[in-house]
Amino acid sequence: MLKPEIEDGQASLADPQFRADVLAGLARRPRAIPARWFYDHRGSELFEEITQLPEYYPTRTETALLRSLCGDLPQLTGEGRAVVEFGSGSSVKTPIVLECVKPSAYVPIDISGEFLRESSRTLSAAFPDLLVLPFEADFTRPLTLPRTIAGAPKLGFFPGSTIGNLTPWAATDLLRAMRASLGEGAMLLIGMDRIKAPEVLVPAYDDAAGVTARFNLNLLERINRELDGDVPIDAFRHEARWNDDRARIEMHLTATRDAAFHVDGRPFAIAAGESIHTENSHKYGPRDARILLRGGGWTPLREWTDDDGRFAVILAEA
Ligand code: AVJ
Repeated sequence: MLKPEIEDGQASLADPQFRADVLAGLARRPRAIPARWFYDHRGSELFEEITQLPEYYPTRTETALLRSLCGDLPQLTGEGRAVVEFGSGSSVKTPIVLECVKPSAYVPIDISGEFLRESSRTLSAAFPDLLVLPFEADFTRPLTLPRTIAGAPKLGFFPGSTIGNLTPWAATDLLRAMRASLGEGAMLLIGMDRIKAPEVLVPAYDDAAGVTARFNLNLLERINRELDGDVPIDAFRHEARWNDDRARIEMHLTATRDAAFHVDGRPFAIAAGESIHTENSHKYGPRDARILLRGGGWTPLREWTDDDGRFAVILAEA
């Protein structure tokens, strides 16, 4: 999801969708900006740092789970599937799955061509015999996969609990779009973070070292840099809240004092205590996860969790 960096800070060079989302998001009440805009170059670096934090259990828990379930996978999926990853692939998780599934082809799908080509090169070097077909597309809509893999049954791979960024309404749509894209006989291997004590959840999104705070506040720096903004960053603080009713962590940028600023020439004001909602991270109990999958047209086949039940990886069939 890495975006090309804007070197000279000219607002005219910014992604028009970024500008539109920020301007609309600041005008709306409650204020909200989609989480996808976190991932400029700096944001991607900070997210990488988050995955290493002692409080941020999801990445290391899911990686260990994938290692332990991999032996069971081939007999469940059969041989010769084409693995289709939604998102451009992680240097750690993807090789684990490719090694045990031994796919006929690997298709990483991402909206950012730059990041996609980079991770595809790395993977091709590690798996010289594997057919790697990077596919630049918005995977939230149904898409037509490369003809080369038309004959092979697909295994979708959607790790990282990325599905949690979406409201259940949008997550259901996405799962249906994936089912349509992957076609007859497809399977899906998906990671979902579980509901757990707020005492564990909140620190995972508000770490002692302040990395997640920097990740959240970087959005304001990006707005200033790319959208000709003068947002006073010191007037905002990072906040992670557990919304129990909606079973999600919410990240906010909360104003610590009244502030007025401009973005792309337009004036905005925020009062002390008000916030800009920047991310949702939905959590799913065992039944919730299965219902979400069924709502999206998938039948859960098998489920793996760590001993503490923190994170789940589920295999489902279309
Ligand atoms: C990449 C969406 C899975 O929600 O846990 C981590 C993003 N935000 N810390 C998550 C994130 C703050 C992450 N996902």
